[in-house]
Amino acid sequence: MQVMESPQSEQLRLRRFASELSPSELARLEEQIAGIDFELIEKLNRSEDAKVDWEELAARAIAPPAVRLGEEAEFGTATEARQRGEEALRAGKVAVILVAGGQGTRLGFDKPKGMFPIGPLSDRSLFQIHSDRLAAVMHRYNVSIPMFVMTSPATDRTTREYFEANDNCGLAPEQLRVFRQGTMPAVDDQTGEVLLAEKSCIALSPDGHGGLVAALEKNGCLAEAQAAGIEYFFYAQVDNPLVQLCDPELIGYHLLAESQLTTQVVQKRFAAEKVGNVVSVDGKVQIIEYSDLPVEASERVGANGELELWAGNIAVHVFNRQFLQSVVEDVDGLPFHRAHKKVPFVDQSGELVQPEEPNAIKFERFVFDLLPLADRAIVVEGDPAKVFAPVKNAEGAPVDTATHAKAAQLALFREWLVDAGATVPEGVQVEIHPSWALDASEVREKINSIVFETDTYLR
Ligand code: UD2
Repeated sequence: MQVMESPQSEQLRLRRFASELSPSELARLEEQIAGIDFELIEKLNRSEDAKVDWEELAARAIAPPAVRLGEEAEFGTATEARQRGEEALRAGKVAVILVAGGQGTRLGFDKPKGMFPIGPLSDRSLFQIHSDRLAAVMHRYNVSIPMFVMTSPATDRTTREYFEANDNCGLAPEQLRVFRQGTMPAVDDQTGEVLLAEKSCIALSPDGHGGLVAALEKNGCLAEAQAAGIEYFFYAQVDNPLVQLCDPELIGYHLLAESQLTTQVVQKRFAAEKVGNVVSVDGKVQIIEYSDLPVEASERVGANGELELWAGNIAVHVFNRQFLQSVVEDVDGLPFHRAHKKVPFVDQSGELVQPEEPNAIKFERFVFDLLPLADRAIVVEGDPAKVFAPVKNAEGAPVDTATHAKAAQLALFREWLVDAGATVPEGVQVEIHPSWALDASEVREKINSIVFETDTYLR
C-alpha cells in the first residue's frame, strides 16, 4: 500500500474543511486528531497483516490440553478447584470484566446490546441479568466484587444513562466501573490516508475487544484493581445470558494450574459453528477464528467420532491482573488485525461518498491474541447447556437468537427444579432470579415436590 505523507501533512489534510466548521465542530475534529497515533497508523500502513497460512497452521493444529467435562484434571479435583475459587472470591481477589462495546447490528437492535431484554418472563436486560447474578455471588461469599464494563464510543453514553436510570442494576455505585475502549481510524485501502466520515469528523471505529488491555490501563482500571486487592479478572461478553459469572470451579482450576489465562470452551455443536477454535499448535494454545479455519480442518473427526478440533471459544476467560499488566508493558502488545470494509467518506471536494465496494482498512485487536502471550494457559470445558447461549442474530436465524437464549435459560431452570424434585409440565415456563437461587444446589435447599401449574417467576 502507498504510504500517507508525513503525520504533519496528514493532519493538515484532515483540517482542509476547517474554514467551513463551527467552533464546536472544529474543537471536536481537533480532539479526534489529537487522539490519533499517526506514527502507529504509518507503521500499520507500512506493514501487512502477518500473512497466516491458515491451511498450514490448521494442519499442525490439534485439540488443546483441556479439563474435559466429568474428567479429573492432573492439577486437582473439581472439589479442590471449587474450594480454591471460593477462597479467592471470599478474599475479594476477583473482579468481573464485561465487554459491551459492540453494536447489536446483527441483532437488529439499535441500542447497546446489554440493554436487550432477554429474561424469559422478567424481560430483564442482559446488563440486569449479569448484575443480578453478580449480586447473588457477592451475597453468597459476603464480598463486594467490582464489575468493569467496557463500552465503545457507540455504546458509552447510552450505557451510562441506562445504568443511571436503572439504579446501577442494583449494584453499588462504587462497584460499577464503566470505561470506554479506544478507537482506530479507518484508512483508504490505496493511499493509507485517514478517512473523514464528515467534514468535521474522522471515520473512527472501536479498536476491537482486544482494545480491552489498553483501555483498562488508560482508564486507570488496572491500578484501581491492584489498589483494591484484585488479582483475577473473570471476563465475559455481555451477549451471553447463561455465562456463570465468577464460577468458583473455573477460577479454582485457574489457580490450581497456576494459569495466567484460562479459557472456558464448549464442545462445538457442528464443524462450521461461528465460534473461535481453541487449538494447540507446537505446544502453544491459540484460537483460530471460525472465519479462518479451513473447512477440511473443521470437519476432521477423531477416533472417537467427535470433531478433532472440538473446543469452541465462548469468550469466557479468567485473567491474572499481573498478566494483563505485563501485556500493557510489552511495547508490541496485541497485534492489530485488518478488515477490508466499505466505509463512507468525504472526498477531496467535500462530497460524501458511499462506496459500492470495500474501500478502507479498519484495524482492531482481538482479546484472544492474549493466549499465545501467556506462558501458562489452560482450557476448561463447560456444558453448553449451562454456560453458553449467546444472543447474536435477529429472530428467524437458525441459531443464537433471543428465542434460543430464552429457551436455554428456561431449560436450565427446569433442570434445576426437576433435579430438586419439582414438576414442571411441558409448556410451563419458570424463570429463577439469582437472588432466589444461584444454582442447582440452592434450588435443592428451597424446593421439593412442588408442581408448577402456571408460568412462574421465582425471585
Ligand atoms: C466472538 C468470538 C468467537 C466466539 C463468540 C462467542 C471473536 C473475534 N470472536 O464472536 O470466537 O467466542 O464471540 O459468542 O472474538 N466487543 C467490544 N468491542 C469491540 C468488539 C466487540 O466490546 O470493539 C464485544 C461485543 O460487545 C460482544 C463481544 O465483544 O460482547 C463479541 O464481539 P463480536 O460479536 O464481534 O464477536 P463474535 O460474536 O463474532
